[in-house]
Amino acid sequence: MELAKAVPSTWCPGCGDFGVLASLKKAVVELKIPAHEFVLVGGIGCSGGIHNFLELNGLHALHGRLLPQAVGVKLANPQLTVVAAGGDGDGYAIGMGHFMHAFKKNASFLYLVMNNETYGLTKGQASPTSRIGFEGNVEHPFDAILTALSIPTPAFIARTFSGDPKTMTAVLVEALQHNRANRGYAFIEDLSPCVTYNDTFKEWREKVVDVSKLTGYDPTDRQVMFRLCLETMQAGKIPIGVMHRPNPEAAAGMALETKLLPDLIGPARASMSLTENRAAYEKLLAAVS
Ligand SMILES: Cc1ncc(C[n+]2csc(CCOP(=O)(O)OP(=O)(O)O)c2C)c(N)n1
Ligand code: SF4
Ligand SMILES: [Mg+2]
Repeated sequence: MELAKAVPSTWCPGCGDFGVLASLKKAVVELKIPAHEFVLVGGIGCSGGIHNFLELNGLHALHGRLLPQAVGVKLANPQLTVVAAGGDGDGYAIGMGHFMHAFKKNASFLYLVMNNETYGLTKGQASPTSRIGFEGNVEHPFDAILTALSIPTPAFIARTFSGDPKTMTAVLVEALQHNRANRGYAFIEDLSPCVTYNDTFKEWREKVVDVSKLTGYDPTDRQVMFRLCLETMQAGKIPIGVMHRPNPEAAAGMALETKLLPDLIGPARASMSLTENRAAYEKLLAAVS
């Protein structure tokens, strides 16, 4: 497998998801992750098709069900680097229950949401992040970063913008390092405009604010970051950057795979040797005879 191989894409020219694809490739190359040790679980939507445009192991999950599948892949073989990727509709509507539980479970994989404030694949209906007035939407938009910050687990949390792929690559590298050190879950929401049904590139470029430049920035303190993000939003801006960078000592030993599989050998790599497993087989035989 060759990650850098160009695979034809079905995305519209200029789609924000191209920025994610390019940054993800760069991050994987920078971390020297062998393609056979990398698995991408895609959701349903334009964004969820990202694994089709990379030469690597991938699977297309059911709509809104990519997170349990990513947890399953990680537990089957914790040596793998696992990324789940999908859209705001996939993750924050039909997948909302799993969105919350992924923080609680805290398995070491990255969930990357490409938020374009619409259902792109089904031609531009309102999604949970759509603003009031978009396609007749009368509901308040959901904010994933504020929600993530309100769940007290050692997750890495960040928001990036497809218009700034350099920063996105750096944030992806940091998130994947967090996962690869078995420090638990990482969540990144990328602002990824749908140029066909909701072209927000220009507006977002003007509105994004790098939280690390704000007075009092402290990504180890959720309360501080919640307040900074809320204040930025109340000022009509969009906070981006690393919102929660857990203390490595606090995160150590807290990941799901380290709790369930202390030796980090999952069923996919378990020894099948009769000699090694003799005692277990004899116990089984005794139980059935
Ligand atoms: C169970 C089910 N319900 C509805 C759909 C139709 N559907 C396909 S993609 C999609 C939403 C896509 O929006 P989003 O997740 O934001 O991805 P985007 O296309 O914007 O990247 C929906 C509702 C489906 N495929 N399966
Ligand atoms: S419809 Fe929108 S989200 Fe889908 S590929 Fe085209 S620009 Fe991207
Ligand atoms: Mg979408």
